[in-house]
Amino acid sequence: MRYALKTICVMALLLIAGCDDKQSAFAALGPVSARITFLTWIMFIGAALITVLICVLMFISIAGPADWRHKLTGEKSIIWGGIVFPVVTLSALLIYGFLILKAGGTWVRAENPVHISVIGEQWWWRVIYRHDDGHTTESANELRIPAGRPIEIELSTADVIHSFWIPAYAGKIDMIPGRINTLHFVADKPGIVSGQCAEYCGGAHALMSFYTVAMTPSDYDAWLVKERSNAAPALAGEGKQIFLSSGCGGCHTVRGTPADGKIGPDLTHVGSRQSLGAGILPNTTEGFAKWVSQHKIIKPENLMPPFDFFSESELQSLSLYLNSLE
Ligand code: HEC
Ligand SMILES: [Cu+2]
Repeated sequence: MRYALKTICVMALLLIAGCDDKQSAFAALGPVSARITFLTWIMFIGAALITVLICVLMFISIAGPADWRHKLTGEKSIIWGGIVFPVVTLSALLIYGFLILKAGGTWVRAENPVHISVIGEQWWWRVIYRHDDGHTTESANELRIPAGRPIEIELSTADVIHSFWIPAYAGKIDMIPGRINTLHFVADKPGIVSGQCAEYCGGAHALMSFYTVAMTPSDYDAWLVKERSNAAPALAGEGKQIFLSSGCGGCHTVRGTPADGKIGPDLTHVGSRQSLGAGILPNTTEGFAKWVSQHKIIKPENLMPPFDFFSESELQSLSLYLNSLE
């Protein structure tokens, strides 16, 4: 009994922990996710009612009056309850589900959307903003969008199957090798929510998340101009020197410096993002130091080589430099 109580308490705590609105499919913050949430409730309430009905019928067919029992076990109730009822309800649900998906798509597609590409990589997100003039700006591990404007995201992958999911705004869509899938949604209002890879993609899959920052359209336009520009010149040159001489630039780009690697996340404006390492560390000087010196422990199996040989002061300069890349 005591164990049962304890178990129930732990389960309840886990349930409550899942109630954070930042990454909840129940806290819809846009029209596309609102429809999905509505469908979820219909399915949940419908399933609950049907379960109760089945329990009642089962009870009657075991312990009810003889003529009820006789009726329930007859051929007619098998045909109506076992074939017609499921076929009709499930078909209605299927058609309704299709309608919802299509309605979400066409409504958003009607207007001129914001074009962004997201490429899933083991175990981070490459994000490419496509400007109206045909140019692109690369970023990583964070999505910035204007609230109220339709968003169109092209989803693809550099390696295995990933799945892109921002529960607050839209349903999840797989990123499949050799294919480009498109996701459409609108964010109702400015705010920060989080998303997650929703398809097991190997070792660090559970640590492959990201933040989405919805901004007012004018803030977004200003941000995009800044994001497109090169990195601000470093105040003290020491950290930059360490960055360039340690081979970081072989994998990372910092636009405006000789670092132009394409293997890892673009770091041009890494200091202005919400988090580090795809949503797992705070974006602070300590966060950078922790990432560089302990990333193999914090995010096992991630594909950045270990750099655990920096002295305390080198690590500090390097972290200050990275943090200044706003
Ligand atoms: C061999 C390629 C490679 C080298 C060299 C490399 N990195 Fe990385 N780096 C990566 C990859 C891949 C990731 C993404 C890891 C993940 O999150 O799964 C990464 C992630 C990062 C991140 C987090 C970025 C973000 O968007 O949150 C930082 C910061 C970083 N590296 C800094 C450095 C520094 C500093 C150096 C040099 C001391 C360095 N890297 C050298 C491949 C590399
Ligand atoms: Cu994954």
